[in-house]
Amino acid sequence: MMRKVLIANRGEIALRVICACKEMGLRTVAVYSEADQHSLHARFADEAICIGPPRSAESYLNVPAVISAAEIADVDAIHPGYGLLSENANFAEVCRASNIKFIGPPPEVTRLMGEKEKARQAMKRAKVPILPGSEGVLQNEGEGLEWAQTVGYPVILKASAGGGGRGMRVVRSAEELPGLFQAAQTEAANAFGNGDLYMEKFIERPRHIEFQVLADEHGTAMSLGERECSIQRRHQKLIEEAPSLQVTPKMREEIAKTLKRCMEGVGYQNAGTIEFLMDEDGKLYFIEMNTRIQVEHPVTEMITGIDLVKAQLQIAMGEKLSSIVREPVPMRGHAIECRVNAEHPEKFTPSAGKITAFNVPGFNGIRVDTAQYSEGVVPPYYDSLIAKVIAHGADREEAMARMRRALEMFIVEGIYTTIPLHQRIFRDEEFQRGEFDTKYMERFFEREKQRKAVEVVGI
Ligand code: MV4
Repeated sequence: MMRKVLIANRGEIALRVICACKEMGLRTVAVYSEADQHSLHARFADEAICIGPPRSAESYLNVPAVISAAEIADVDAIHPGYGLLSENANFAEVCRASNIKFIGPPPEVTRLMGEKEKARQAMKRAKVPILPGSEGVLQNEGEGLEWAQTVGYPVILKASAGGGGRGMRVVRSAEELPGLFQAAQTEAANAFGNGDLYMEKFIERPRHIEFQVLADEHGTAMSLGERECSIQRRHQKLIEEAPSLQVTPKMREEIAKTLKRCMEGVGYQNAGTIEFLMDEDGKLYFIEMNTRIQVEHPVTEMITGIDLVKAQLQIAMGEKLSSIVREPVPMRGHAIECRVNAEHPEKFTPSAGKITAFNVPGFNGIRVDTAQYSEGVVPPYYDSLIAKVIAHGADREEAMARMRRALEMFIVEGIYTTIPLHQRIFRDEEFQRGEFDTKYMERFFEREKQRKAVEVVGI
């Protein structure tokens, strides 16, 4: 029986989970740090428990504090949201030992996917296409040189315990390999306590495309289509959309079949995301898996009509996928999400402070996921995401038009945000044509610099 859920997170995702629980008649327990005393997630939950000082390490990441709150409130389950404890297999194990349902996959699967090279080999066995590269971790730089010979330069060295772009090195020739191998190994050992490296063929201008999956606890999995996430800066996504203009119905169907078999094979449960790179020829290759609900899940919700967080809860309650999702899953129209971050427009540094005015856009086809409000405070301790604006339209043109007017009507005063940056991107022709890859933002800023230089000279 599941009647009460603790949300081990903060900000918009904590509120998002609270919304799903309320709709399902589940009682909610928020945990909050001393910096989040006046936050909406604490306010709208049925109960709220302070778990420690502002710094995440002492509150939201403090496993004994979170578990104590869960035991005091006598909850049946914990939803971890994204980030924080969401992909921590040890935390899921502590939940299991405490007889609390962790809303996510079993710790064994989280652990497998957290070891990127093991995940890669598991995908390969399940016939999911992977990039040419090493088989298993590289024992030494000599083995690295051998694999690079086989694969052909350029190659990329990645930390097996890394992910999300941390601890990677692009290697363009045999001469540079030993130095970069040492550097990557040392960096990985220091950052993750594990220096294991693996190698892949390097794709110069990839697109980042990911597939949403759901799997129940009875051995059934399914894919809910893809999201295009190439527009990012310093490995932080800025804009995501669904569907991808580059993925044909035939590709989508084929990947769905493969992922279903693969997820059922590894015993996956709950929501997950499979990340792919698309090369210049439009071919997709698995790179890593995220075993959590993602920031950008709303774009999939908008086009499929499926409430993914509600699905997570239903799966955790033991419901079958066939009773949660009606097939065939529709792919209706186009959805785009802008991540609104509180940050300085030039320095890109977090912009904390009090919000003095806040007008949230709405009307046709606009959804805004936020836990902010006028007179609310953005603390300096956490990630800078303060809102997600999601536009849905019959096609990409309509979604873009709706996003433009929503960004214009989104008023945030008192702190800096990325809203002006998003407005400039939506005026950019390359973006409008949908012709981008993971290097898009570099080109975008370069174009802006050129334009400014021309203005100064007075041409
Ligand atoms: C790559 C790559 C090119 N070739 N792997 C960065 C994040 C991590 N999840 C994987 N990443 C990359 N892996 C090969 N074989 C380029 C990147 C990459 C990237 C990927 C997705 C989104 C943005 C990116 C920005 C820079 C590099």
